[in-house]
Amino acid sequence: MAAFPEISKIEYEGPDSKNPFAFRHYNPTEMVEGKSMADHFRFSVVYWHTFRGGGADPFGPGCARRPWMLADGTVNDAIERVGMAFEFMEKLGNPYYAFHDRDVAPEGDSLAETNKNLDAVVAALKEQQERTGIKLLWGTANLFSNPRYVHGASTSPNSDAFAFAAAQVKKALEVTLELGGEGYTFWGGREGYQNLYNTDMKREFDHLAKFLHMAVDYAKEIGFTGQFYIEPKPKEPTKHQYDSDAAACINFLRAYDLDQHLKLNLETNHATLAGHSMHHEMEYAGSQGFLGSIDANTGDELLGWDTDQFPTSYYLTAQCMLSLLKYGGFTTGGVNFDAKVRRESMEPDDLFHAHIGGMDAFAQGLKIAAAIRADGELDQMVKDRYRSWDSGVGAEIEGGKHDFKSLEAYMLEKGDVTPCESGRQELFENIVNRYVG
Ligand code: XLS
Ligand code: NI
Ligand code: NI
Repeated sequence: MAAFPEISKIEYEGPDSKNPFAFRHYNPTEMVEGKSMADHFRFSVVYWHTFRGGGADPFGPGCARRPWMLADGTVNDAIERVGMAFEFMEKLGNPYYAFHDRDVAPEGDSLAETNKNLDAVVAALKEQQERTGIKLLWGTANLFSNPRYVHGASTSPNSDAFAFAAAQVKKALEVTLELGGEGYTFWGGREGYQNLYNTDMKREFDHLAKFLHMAVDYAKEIGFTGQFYIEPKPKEPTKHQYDSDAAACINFLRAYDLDQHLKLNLETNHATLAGHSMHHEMEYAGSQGFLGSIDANTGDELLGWDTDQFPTSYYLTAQCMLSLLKYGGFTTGGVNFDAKVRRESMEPDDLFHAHIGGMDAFAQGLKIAAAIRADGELDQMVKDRYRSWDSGVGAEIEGGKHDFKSLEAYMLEKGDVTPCESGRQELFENIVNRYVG
């Protein structure tokens, strides 16, 4: 059964198109900086929001009308949903998707039955991947919905929760390998705390690290060579998540000898919850060699929670693309739309509008970033701002030729910091606006 009989393949029609079911900026074959747009973004659709989200909020149940909202949640329903999901993605033209184990298949009464359910749906996913050429960007395990994880999974005070989570990730890694997944993501789930009086934080961090080492070891054992990611988020569902932002994650990875094995999967709304911009998180991760993949979405300036909206701002996407191009682009990662339509957007078409808008916003962001880079004016201005480091005392300090004593002698002789120049923030902003506007 066709889920979207009225909609045909979304095509690129150019910036003047008024067809709501066409791309105005995303032209997969268009070359930018020597690479096609398709290869720059490696767009990915998420199973959990797009094919399982119904729009429930704390004040009411989901009211979305979706072709795959089938009656009783059986494995057969799940398999039927796979066909519809791939119909959506084929029409949209995204080359990748991502899922949690529990998004695609229902839990059974035992771990063994749950694994069997998953195998049945994975066979259907594999068939559809082969039919369409759509690939798995990354797999992951849902270690947060089931009440057994109420206190966390690998950081639970109950060692059985750790053990169950280990069994679950073992299976999730096997199916990710089976589907040729290019990565595997750990998002914190309930790994964090609500109150420090009842929490042994050090022990929980040690357990989290042990868990990740076990995953790395098992991947090696079964021959899974995809990239592991950790996804920072500062709060929700716990008051304080352990993987709170890029810097905290990188410190954790380095402290526990995991830095060779994991990169970051950065999410826009998580960055803003942490009090950062996505641009900041991408620059920080990129500069430290940890920029792996991005969960593309956006928050709402007036709301303080993870609203996971589709990105539409050209400033946001241009900033993402400036950082991404600067650090060499994706190798294993991609632009993964971890985003959901609003509860009020209950019609099936809304899923197309949301993804088309997000893909177009990124394509326009790429064009803006590439133009800024091609002109080089901004880069030159930044370079000029730091020119005192290119010669004289600056170059000597960078070259390791100074210590406190020699610098004191230098300053006693010179007298003061000269010249002291403007940062010219407003001029920089005006220049960026030339490209965005
Ligand atoms: C939740 C996270 C989640 C991960 C995958 O806030 O963004 O969706 O991306 O577990
Ligand atoms: Ni995410
Ligand atoms: Ni989120």
